Amino acid sequence: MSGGKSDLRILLIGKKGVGKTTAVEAIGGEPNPGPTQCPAKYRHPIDGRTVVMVDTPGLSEEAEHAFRDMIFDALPLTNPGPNAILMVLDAEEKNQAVLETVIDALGVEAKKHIVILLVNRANKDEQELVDVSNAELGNEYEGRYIFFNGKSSPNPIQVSQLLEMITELSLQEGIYQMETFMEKERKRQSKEKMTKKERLRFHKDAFIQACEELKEEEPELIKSMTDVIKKLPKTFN
Ligand SMILES: Nc1nc2c(ncn2[C@@H]2O[C@H](COP(=O)(O)OP(=O)(O)OP(=O)(O)O)[C@@H](O)[C@H]2O)c(=O)[nH]1
Ligand SMILES: [Mg+2]
Repeated sequence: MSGGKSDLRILLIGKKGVGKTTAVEAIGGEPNPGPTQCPAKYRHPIDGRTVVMVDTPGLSEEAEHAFRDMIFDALPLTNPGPNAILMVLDAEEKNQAVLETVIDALGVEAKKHIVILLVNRANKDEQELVDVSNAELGNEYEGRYIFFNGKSSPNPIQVSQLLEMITELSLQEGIYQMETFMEKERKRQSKEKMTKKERLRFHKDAFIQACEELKEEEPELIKSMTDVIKKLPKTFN
């Protein structure tokens, strides 16, 4: 708490280059320019409260596991969980697919914690944009969306509106309980590690067997492979 208002923790998610980092900058201050490589936490005093924003690298829809891995790293930065998941979307695009990817990963309960920032780069007519590409968002997310242009002169009204929206949502729904996602991911990651170990063991057995079979026929080949193996510890050091 600071100045009587509750602190807010916001997790920003969106496609590559959509404007997440620019939004962080427009809301609170000066993060680094350029593509975001790993999750980053920013803390700003705004309107008498501390606002923590966790910026994330761009989501690519084809790499679902990479997205889960990234969220696994980002969520703890919002500990004990975000007050809102701020989906940063291009106001001129259809965004259903990206929203589905995120809800698939974070679980259906994440949906009620989503607030949408529609990046309106060209300052187009907002009603037209709602009609064209984002009509369904109003119903599905109970009006929790806001048009935003982080490159226009700072718009404190939009920022206040956004923070009020998040405060109200948080009063109604609490925070996103991240432990279910984290636990599921821990299990998936350890299962994946096991699979890698098993594969390695399988290849090791197959390799030894091939060496046995070919040592008469291909002595040079076996010798060169043995040399490679001998050098391995050096490679790992
Ligand atoms: N006009 C305008 N340009 C924007 C806005 N948001 C981002 N841009 C531009 O879009 C480009 C990408 O913006 P970023 O904020 O870095 O996008 P990002 O989503 O953080 O990108 P990644 O970290 O790579 O995922 C930059 O050239 C920005 O100047 C906006 O609200 N209005
Ligand atoms: Mg970024």
